[in-house]
Amino acid sequence: MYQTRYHPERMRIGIVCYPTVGGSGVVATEMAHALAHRGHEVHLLSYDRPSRLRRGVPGLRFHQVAVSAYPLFRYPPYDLALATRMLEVREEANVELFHVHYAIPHAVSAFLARSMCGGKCLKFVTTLHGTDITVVGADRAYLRPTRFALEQSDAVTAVSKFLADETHLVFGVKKDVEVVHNFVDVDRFKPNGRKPWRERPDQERVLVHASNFRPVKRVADIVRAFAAIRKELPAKLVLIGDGPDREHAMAVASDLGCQHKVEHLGMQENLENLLPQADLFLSASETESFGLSMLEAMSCGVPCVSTAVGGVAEVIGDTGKLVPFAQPDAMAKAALAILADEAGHEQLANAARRRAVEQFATERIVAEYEKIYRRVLG
Ligand code: GMT
Repeated sequence: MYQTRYHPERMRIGIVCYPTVGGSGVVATEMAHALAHRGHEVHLLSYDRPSRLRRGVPGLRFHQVAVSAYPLFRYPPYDLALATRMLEVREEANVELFHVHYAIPHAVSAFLARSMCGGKCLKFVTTLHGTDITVVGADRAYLRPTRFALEQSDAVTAVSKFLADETHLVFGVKKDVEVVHNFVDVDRFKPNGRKPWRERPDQERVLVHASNFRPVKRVADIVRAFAAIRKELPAKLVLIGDGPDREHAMAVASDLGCQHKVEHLGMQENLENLLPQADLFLSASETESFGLSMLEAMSCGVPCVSTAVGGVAEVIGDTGKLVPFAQPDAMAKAALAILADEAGHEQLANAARRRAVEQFATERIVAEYEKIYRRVLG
């Protein structure tokens, strides 16, 4: 549990995010914890309590955004309710700066809140996470207001260089998009001294995948790769999370005759207890601007095999393997090469942990955001 420190330049910061299990909500919530721990006053705004939000953290308050559904509204106006809540929190707590995670519609709500209070009383920083740019943002219905709100942000950051480049490409924004990578709590996500497989009676390799099982994650490709791996080595696949593609993935496992070796754990809160038990993390995403669960796996000393998409290379570097998208056989081959070589696997596991600690530790990344806040607040 965090101990709050005294911060000589204490800021009052509002953080806005989606409460769902997606990475942007996790990053925003962990930032709120870390900023409060560093001595800032933090106000977290979301339409539900984010799953990772801890209770009783000194300096951190949660504000729910209530969205009323009148019969007239087919789509309740969340963006308006959020702008109003931001303004209220600004007035009640004198919040100086809002940091909105995921541009749509959070950046637009921030702009509205700022306009409602006279255009100067509130600064906002927008962090882009992924589909807010690569998929949803490019939809014509959202493109223009999102581009406008990015231009109006006091600073814009993206979680990878890939995403920053995409933002310029898709939106044609002239504004500087600063790259601030995601981070991981390396004291919480750490190796557990798991036995190497040659010392395990069944020698079974454990493969893991964690996601929200949306189509973009291509979980069925993970199952296909796993079925090919199992033909060569004793192995089991642990699937963590839930979402629209779960049933399809399990049906593919049945078709391929490996369902008895696929364990679906559903949503889990304590990933830090599960990830270290794995030998390899698999990701088959079609696009992934960062890949937060891969970073959490790396921090636990678990190497990753992933499709070579988006910003994944920036995260795993040379501590894992990248394979072409939609080629489960190539994924199986890369995984087998790692899993068949105990010494090589250990080297990768150590390198993954080292990379997470040296480049993506919470303190280092949160300090980068603090610098941006100070600059914006002048
Ligand atoms: O963009 C999304 O799909 C949702 C978003 C989220 O809220 O989870 O995920 C993105 O943000 C994460 C945190 O920065 C990244 O780790 C994910 O790579 C990214 N997802 C995609 O790019 C598909």
